[in-house]
Amino acid sequence: MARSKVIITSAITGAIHTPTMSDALPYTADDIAGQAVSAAEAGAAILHLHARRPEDGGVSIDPEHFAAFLPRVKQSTNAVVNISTGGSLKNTIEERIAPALRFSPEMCSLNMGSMNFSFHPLAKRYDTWKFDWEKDYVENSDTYIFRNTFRDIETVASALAPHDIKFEHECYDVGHLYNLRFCMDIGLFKAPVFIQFIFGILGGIGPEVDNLIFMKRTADRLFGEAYRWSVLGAGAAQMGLATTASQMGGNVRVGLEDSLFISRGKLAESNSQQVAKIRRIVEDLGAEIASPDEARELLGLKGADRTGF
Ligand code: KMH
Ligand code: ZN
Repeated sequence: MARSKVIITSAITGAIHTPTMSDALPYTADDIAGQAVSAAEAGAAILHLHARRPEDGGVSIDPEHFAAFLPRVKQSTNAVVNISTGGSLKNTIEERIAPALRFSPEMCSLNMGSMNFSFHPLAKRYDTWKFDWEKDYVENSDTYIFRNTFRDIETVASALAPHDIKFEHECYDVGHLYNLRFCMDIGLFKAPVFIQFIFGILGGIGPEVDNLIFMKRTADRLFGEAYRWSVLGAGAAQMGLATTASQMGGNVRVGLEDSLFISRGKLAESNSQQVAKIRRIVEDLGAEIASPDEARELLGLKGADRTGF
């Protein structure tokens, strides 16, 4: 069977890292749009987008902050836009889906289980911080329960159903695959579902290749042909796990949301640098990357002409 092309997702800024941690982390609308467009030019078919407050880089789910960059991204690239519904430490599920409801993108994220989700160990690395909010935000992430109950998942699925949005089902552990199977069985999602296997978040499964094989085998058993998959390794695991996934027939996600580094101990200069690196690896190892339209075909997306921005 012909090997499927590899879809590269670039996750541009996220809700974990803060401006102190890297000058490359984008948070103004100009910088988010610019880095998103460059990542697409480097080979990303999907752009996974969060918003930030332009004045201090704080995590934002205000639709106005998305409105400041989404049209620019659309005008300058054919890449698929994927809007996060992850939110930040304190948002309700209704707040978290407001941007997706307003902009009706081709894709949005959907987190498949409640969990501890912590990055507090990062706080020890910094003595001074660029902005007031950062230290507390990072340190207090050890008090955080990332809430994604079955009711929350159903709320997202039914609120967004009229928009024909394909979800990036974020699965941080093997139980989340079973949650997704249950949700498919009760009719919330139609095949093929797109699963992002996530490794290395504190609170989720660790970033070992054994775990990737276990997740993949479990997904094969639960979903058969009814799924497509991608891998996100957090921090130092990013490039290694992406490389392994691409060799196993999977798709990959890179980006400053998930890792600030380009190699051991060296900060990445941009999202596009990470995309260019994984593209080079994928192609050197004999696979091809998918264009945005090929990604649309592979995932069954509605098309950029049916978005609300
Ligand atoms: N930051 C990633 C580990 C979301 O946006 O909904 C998970 C994520 C969640 O991308
Ligand atoms: Zn995200």
